Amino acid sequence: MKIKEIHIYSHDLPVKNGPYTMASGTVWTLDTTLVKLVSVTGHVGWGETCPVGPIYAEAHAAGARAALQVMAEGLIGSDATPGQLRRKMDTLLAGHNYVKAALDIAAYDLMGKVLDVSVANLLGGAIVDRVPSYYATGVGAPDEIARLAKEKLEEGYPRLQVKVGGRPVEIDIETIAKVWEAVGGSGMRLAVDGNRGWTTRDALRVSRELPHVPFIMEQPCNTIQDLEKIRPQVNHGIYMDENSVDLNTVISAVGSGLVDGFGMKVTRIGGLTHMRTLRDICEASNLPHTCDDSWGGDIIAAACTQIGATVKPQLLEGVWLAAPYIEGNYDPQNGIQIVGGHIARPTGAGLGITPDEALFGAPLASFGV
Ligand code: 0XW
Ligand code: MG
Repeated sequence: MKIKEIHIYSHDLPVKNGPYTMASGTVWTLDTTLVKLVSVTGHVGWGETCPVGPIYAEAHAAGARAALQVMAEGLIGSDATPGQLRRKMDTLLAGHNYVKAALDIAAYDLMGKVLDVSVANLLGGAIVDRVPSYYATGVGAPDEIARLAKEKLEEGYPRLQVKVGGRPVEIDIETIAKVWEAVGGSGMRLAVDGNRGWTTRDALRVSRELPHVPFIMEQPCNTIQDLEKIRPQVNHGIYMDENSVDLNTVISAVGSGLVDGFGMKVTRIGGLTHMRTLRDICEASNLPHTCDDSWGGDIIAAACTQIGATVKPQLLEGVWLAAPYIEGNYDPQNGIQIVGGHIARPTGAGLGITPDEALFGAPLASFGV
């Protein structure tokens, strides 16, 4: 199955009831990049990558488009099977996992459409029809976040991620304590996500002052060395998110016992090809993880849901989507939605969604035409 054409689009996703605030900064609108692959047989596959601004990670929207243009011409005529495509991309550009991910997702969608099977089938098979999601608060005032926690519990979310960092740590401690007062005993699981924003001093203090609150610390500090430093001193589990930039880093972190799980982003790790490897490493090591992305519309949402449905349910911490912050869907019929804190997996071929491409306007660049 050879690639005939590649088209690159951009699209704005304004943050509904924005802004969205994390320790690393505030975002009002996201600039997403879409990729359409067309095979010589006329089948179409869609991919997407949407960094949540230029500060969250070493990724940004203009960089994604530039990197796609470096690779696109060289991919025309090559095999669209995901493993082959990955190897070919690596001969054209080093690194840039978050960009290669868009093409990898498109290749899975295309292959699913050609074979008339869902992406979950291609990834080993769906275990569930509906995956749990989790709600991620922004960084906010303690009482407001506690109110939100209760609201999301009542909506049916099995898990809450409380954002912290970028302000005095006392306010973070008060926020976590108030959230626990609101949802403690309900069964709702808690993650506290510093998005690299705490010093090791802050992380140690939070863990010491809240020994009774069973949260996991997600990416509390900036570096792997910071995590190594706090690891033997904290009472709480540690998940790695932003630092897990590739499979090699994941393998080292698992092998050395540095982490208890991962907040994992499909695009950061390089797409569905690498995400299924991550899933299998975590299953072999009995480590929980999420299937998320940093942002994105229906294409990313479908990719996260398809892989999420193939993860051993006891190890799936949830599939986070930007859907609650986005007005409308790319696919007006089968667009991905969170209902009662859970997401139904679209069952159609490929990703199971068909974007209305009129939304994206004319391509910014086209190759092979
Ligand atoms: C909550 N998320 C999955 C969405 C935001 O982009 C940040 C991210 C995280 O866990 O860091
Ligand atoms: Mg995180």
